[in-house]
Amino acid sequence: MTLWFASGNAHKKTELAAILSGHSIKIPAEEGILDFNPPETGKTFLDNALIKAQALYRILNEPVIADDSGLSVDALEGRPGIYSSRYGADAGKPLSDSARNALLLQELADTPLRSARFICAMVVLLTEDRFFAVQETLEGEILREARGLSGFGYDPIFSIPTLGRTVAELSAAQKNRISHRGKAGNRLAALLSAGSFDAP
Ligand code: ITT
Repeated sequence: MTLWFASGNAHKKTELAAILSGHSIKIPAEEGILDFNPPETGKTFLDNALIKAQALYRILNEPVIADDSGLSVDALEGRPGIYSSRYGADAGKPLSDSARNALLLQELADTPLRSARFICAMVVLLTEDRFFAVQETLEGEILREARGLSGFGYDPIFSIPTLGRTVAELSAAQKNRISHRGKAGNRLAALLSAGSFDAP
């Protein structure tokens, strides 16, 4: 099945394509829709996932998937949360991943409370009025320095204590098995294979 993914993030697309292997994942920019950037004005991950899904559905009139995700740090009372991709943005201009990670480490400084989680809300919108939604997490700790080269975003500073590695030190397959996005995508894949997306 060909599935449209309402995202401009090529890393998220690569991960989702591996998680939903067997389906072909397309994102707007790769298919000639160059101005897809709906304002993420929601107050929750789920709100924003639905906003992105509905925006692409209105263009295509076909079922679409969207993911809104981010990092929730306990010592920062849940920040950057839904603003993870905009954390530290300078006059609207986003920081690079490494600058954003450095800023977060600086903000946390030596605080002993290091617990955090990645969160992913994922939505499959079938029509304007029908959708499936899941939200999953990956628990971990923020290190005091970045480690590892794979993945993207906050992966190099996010450690999984039981593995003794950052997410950026995992292979793509290892990350997808345990990640917030992997777990959410697998739940939706189960619905897909159960035929739950058939016409009402
Ligand atoms: P789209 O909205 O176009 O999908 P985006 O990157 O803006 O792309 P989000 O609004 O969902 O996506 O923001 C997610 C941000 O949270 C992302 O840019 C990363 O900084 C961070 N993030 C999400 N999942 C992550 C992961 O698996 N590993 C590391 N950082 C992640």
